[in-house]
Amino acid sequence: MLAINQPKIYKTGAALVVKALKDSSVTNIFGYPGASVLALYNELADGREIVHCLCRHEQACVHAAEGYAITSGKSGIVLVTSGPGATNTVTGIANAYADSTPLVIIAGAANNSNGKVFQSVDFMSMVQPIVKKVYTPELSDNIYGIIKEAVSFSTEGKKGPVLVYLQRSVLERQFEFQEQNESNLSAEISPDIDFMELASMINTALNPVFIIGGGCRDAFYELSDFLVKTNLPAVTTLMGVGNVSAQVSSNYGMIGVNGSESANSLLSNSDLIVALGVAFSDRTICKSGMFAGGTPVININTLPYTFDNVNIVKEVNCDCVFAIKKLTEAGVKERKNFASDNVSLNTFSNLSGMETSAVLKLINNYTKTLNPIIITDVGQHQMLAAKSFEFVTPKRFLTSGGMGTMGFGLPASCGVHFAMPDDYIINITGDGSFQMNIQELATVKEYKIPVKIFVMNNGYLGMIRQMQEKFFNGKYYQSKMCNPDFMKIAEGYGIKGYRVTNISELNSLMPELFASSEPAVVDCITNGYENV
Ligand SMILES: Cc1ncc(C[n+]2csc(CCOP(=O)(O)OP(=O)(O)O)c2C)c(N)n1
Ligand SMILES: [Mg+2]
Repeated sequence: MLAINQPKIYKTGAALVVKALKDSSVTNIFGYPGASVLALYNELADGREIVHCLCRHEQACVHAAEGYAITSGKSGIVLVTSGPGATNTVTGIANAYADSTPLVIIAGAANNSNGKVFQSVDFMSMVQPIVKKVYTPELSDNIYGIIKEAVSFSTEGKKGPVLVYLQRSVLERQFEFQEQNESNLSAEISPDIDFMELASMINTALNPVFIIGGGCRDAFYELSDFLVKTNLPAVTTLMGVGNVSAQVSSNYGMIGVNGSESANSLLSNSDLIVALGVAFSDRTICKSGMFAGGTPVININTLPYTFDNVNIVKEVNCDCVFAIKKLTEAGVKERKNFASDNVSLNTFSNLSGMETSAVLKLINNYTKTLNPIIITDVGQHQMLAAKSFEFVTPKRFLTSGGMGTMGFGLPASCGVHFAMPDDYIINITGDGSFQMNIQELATVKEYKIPVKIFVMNNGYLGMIRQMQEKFFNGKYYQSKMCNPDFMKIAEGYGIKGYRVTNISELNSLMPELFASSEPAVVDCITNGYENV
């Protein structure tokens, strides 16, 4: 029988990129156009099946994609142009890499040429150390397969950002369409781990403690159930906040430099630590004598790591959900005598005035039945927020952990809205951090994002002022700020602005704020000398 010759199908690179994105179930892109990627924009405009959110700065595109990725569980897609468009994303990419957030950064590149080309810069070398992988489609004839692989690779194993570095000529070139060219990433193999031995170590320890890290983002229910059943005490890192329910009575809250006394001391007195998805950053371990004391650690993480000053006695490389399931099956026993003195996660004393902690406590008390998603910025307000809010469902607390990137909060809040359009979204920011990506108020307005932005306006780069107080004899050099009128700024963007100078004003404002689906900026004039 004669083989029937199928006619070859040719499409432009731009058409194939968009088709591959659609075939990878991509529904949202966060981007900012430029000449190098206009062919792609043209293609997106024709289909309109993928929603493009135009942020007002490329760094913000990345943070928005991070917010989207964390809450949707999908990869966040970023589209930017060559030169400054690409370089503006670097901080965002570093942030996503540090916090293992899956992203695909599609960045335009000037065409290779011997002469000086407008907007040519070696972006690939700049970001090589902060991405999981760089794809260069001009070296391949299978652009469709590359894009599909990039999307799935970003979410596999240890998640993180990947770069697709797209020369302008690639978008215009005709390619033969090869749908069959799927990525051939290896299937996940069930790791060979002796969970019976681990369970026995936990059962025979006198004071075992679990540390919950950012790697437990997808393990909320399994982890909460496990802790309720076993009554084993747990503490969280900053990135672990919100990865276990506040209703679990053995959840002692956050450890580390800015953690709570009870959580830190629980850890210091433990004789076995089970670390689940923990990065062991210096901020987590430096205040904790237990690591220097050599407390044995069972380290459960997707990839093996070596950490100085951490006595890892068992390295277990697997997914956290898998580990919890297996530990349960292996018979980790219930503890009778822990957590009888359940700690409330938000106990602050002296909360009558406009301390940031008082403001956050009020916001938590008022909104907890609404089950909002809280997105913070970086500074004192971030640490206080981590200790103030009570989360009872997964992925309700987003913050910048590994990098501590001021300016993360507002754009990340925008991205969250595209993933969770029906949820309440609250951005807790500082007067310093807010000004790092304040232009995103335009994105909020344009896409009618109902985020409530609470600015903890303490007149200082508070975390820096606190360090100067503690370590530099209170010489507050360059940490005091002259701020703009945030109400007027909000109004300039067409967003309702409020100012509160005492707690009862804030209390009276809450019903009005949350009855409305409009965005709002609430300028909270807070005590400038509170410490974390
Ligand atoms: C982009 C960036 N620049 C500088 C820093 C260093 N830094 C950490 S916290 C902080 C102050 C944050 O001030 P603000 O947003 O007002 O929060 P506050 O501490 O007052 O609550 C600074 C400057 C940082 N983390 N990120
Ligand atoms: Mg401040």
